[in-house]
Amino acid sequence: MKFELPPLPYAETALEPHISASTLQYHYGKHHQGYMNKLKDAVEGTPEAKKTIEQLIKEPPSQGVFNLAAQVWNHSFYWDSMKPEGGGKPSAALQAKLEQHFGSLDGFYEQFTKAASGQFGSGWAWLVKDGNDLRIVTTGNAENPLTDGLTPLMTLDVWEHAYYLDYQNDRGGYIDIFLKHLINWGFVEKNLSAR
Ligand code: MN3
Repeated sequence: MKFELPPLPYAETALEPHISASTLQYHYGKHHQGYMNKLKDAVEGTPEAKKTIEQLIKEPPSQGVFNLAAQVWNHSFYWDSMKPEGGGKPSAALQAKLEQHFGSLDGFYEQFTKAASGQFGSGWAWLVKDGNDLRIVTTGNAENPLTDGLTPLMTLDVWEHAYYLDYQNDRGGYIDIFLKHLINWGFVEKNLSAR
């Protein structure tokens, strides 16, 4: 693998006022980049350096490498899970799927909000594909649904560093804004059809 982060898919100011440029500067430039730098230090010069990030997540040589590789992957996936002027309604086809599995679009919002609020401490909330089913799951710290054989469709970072500068302790406010104004339904659809 190349030890380079993909660029942010939008400008650092593009998610304002919902997520500030300073949050993205620190979150992408310091946290995400920091995980990548440490991963490089940990595996460069070893056979693991030739593996992909997904391989390092599924067959990690150590818990430490797993944590770094998963945090690199999770953050890239999180950036793609949002877009400027996101939120709103998904396509009719995706909405029908969400209604089938969660009762209604509001049912999906409620269940996702409950899961993301209820994740104790640091972690992630995910919409995943499980066979023909859609599910909402949460993971602690760096954990990733790929290791459970699930296909991630989108994720929300609920580590405090993701929202503290903009929302302080109001995780619920951050989740609400993500669902209403930031979620990238096109990315969900792409992942749903790709895998
Ligand atoms: Mn983070």
